[in-house]
Amino acid sequence: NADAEIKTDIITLTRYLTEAQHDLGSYATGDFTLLCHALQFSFKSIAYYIRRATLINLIGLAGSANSTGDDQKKLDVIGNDIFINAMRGCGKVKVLVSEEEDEAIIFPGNGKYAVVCDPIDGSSNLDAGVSVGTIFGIFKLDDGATGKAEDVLLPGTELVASGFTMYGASANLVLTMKGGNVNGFTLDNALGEFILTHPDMKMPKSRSIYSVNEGNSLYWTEGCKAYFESIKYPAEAGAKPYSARYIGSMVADAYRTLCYGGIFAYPADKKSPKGKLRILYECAPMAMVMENAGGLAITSDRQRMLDLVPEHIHDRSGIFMGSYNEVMKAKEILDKLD
Ligand code: AHM
Ligand code: MG
Repeated sequence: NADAEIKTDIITLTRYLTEAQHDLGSYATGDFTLLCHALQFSFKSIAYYIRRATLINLIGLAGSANSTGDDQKKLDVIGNDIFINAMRGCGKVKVLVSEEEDEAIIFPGNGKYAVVCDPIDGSSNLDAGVSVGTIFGIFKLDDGATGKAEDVLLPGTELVASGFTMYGASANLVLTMKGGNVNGFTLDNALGEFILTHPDMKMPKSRSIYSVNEGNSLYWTEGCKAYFESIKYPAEAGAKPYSARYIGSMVADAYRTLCYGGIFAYPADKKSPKGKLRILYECAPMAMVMENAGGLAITSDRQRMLDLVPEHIHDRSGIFMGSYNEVMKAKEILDKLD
């Protein structure tokens, strides 16, 4: 296209953060901005290693197991190390909880923030080159906080920021702040910058797509079975059944749900009565993104996901999240039967 223009005034993540800090005026000390710069660096590094993974044969078992006893891949270890070092290096983080670490990590110094993360979520998909991602949440610690694991046993409503990066065909970063909107950035590999490509993301209110591991349906509750049955075999004459989409990488399933709408669920069931996904660094950050994009996220007990307070840092919950009307529809049936 001869008319195609090269944009010379683009909003990078760096610029976006600087402007966001500026908007806060004297209230902002710049600590949060520095922390975000460190996060940004970890996303870029992890994206780089994932792109090169098959090439340099990074994939394989590293001979260690994570807190849940799953086999840990080398890239999990690398992603975790990159993340921890970036958080330590920025000097603004006091407490760090990672899915790959049994205990919370307490950094020396007087960082005012706590960060929760799953450095490489969906890692069982790595060998097949399927998208994986980093999920993160940021809490601001109380003034007197000394830095201990209990400092992050908070509801998601206390998160000051959260989001995730999906390492797919490109690296896509989704970022939201408390009370704010949801912005999507895409990593330009040549520039080495995240560019604001999806400002103010809003999820469609309804969309007939469902995303769940149907292989667990034997263990589902009555309500859960009835809900999925109702969207696959709609009662109204002529109504079309929903489409199924399940990647098995929460970041990828969540990103699609954010872009197209629909519902994603990992319900609690008879096999996993507490669900599979972790409250602190999987469910809560995603729930914040969904809500700030106009969607909804609830637990299997139909509680608002963001109100759930974990008792331990690695606690799990069942989750239903996505388009507002789709989640409400699920809630109605679950309310009646479970
Ligand atoms: P992980 O943190 O060990 O990668 O597990 C979390 C992943 C999510 O990305 C995904 O939604 C889910 O586990 C898939 O689980 P399943 O294979 O049971 O469907
Ligand atoms: Mg995970």
